Amino acid sequence: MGRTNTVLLVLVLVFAALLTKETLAAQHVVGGSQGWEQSTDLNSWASGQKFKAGDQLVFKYTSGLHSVVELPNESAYKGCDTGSALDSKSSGSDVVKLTKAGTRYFACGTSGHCDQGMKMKITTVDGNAPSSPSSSSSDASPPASTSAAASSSFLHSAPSLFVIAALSATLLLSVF
Ligand SMILES: *[C@@H]1O[C@H](CO)[C@@H](O)[C@H](O)[C@H]1NC(C)=O
Ligand SMILES: [Cu+2]
Repeated sequence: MGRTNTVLLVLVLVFAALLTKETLAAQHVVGGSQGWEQSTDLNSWASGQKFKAGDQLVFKYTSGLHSVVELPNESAYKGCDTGSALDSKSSGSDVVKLTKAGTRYFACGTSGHCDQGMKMKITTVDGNAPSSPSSSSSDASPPASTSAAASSSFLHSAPSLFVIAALSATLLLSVF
């Protein structure tokens, strides 16, 4: 019994760690519900997002109709020089990790689509940079030493803490 409890405790902790990590790194579905499509106003979507190092982009589209190519620089982006692509994906559900701060350029590789505006520039900020105060909530009062970024991370992780608590309770109840 004692050993089972220990194993369960470890499992719960591992779950907690995974969930927290996953929640801290946000996934941005490109274009929102419209997805990676010609009709989506991609840059206005992007300007409404906060991309932090560690976050992921998910490109959702009809495979075969579009693709995702990453362009090396501003001039390739401006000129839709898809021949200079650094990387190309075409599964229809492509994940790109924003590993570090900086600007990255994406376009559709289908002939003509980039010229029609199916392209997007993404600027990622460092994960520890203070985020703009977008929430006015006063329900969380972080310790004085934590930054705004930390408090927003805390807010993001709150739902996962709930999941962890529920999971732990379920596991513990199943033991007794
Ligand atoms: C942009 O990338 C292209 C293709 O790799 C390269 O030929 C060009 O020199 C680059 N331009 C700048 C301004 O770095
Ligand atoms: Cu396309």
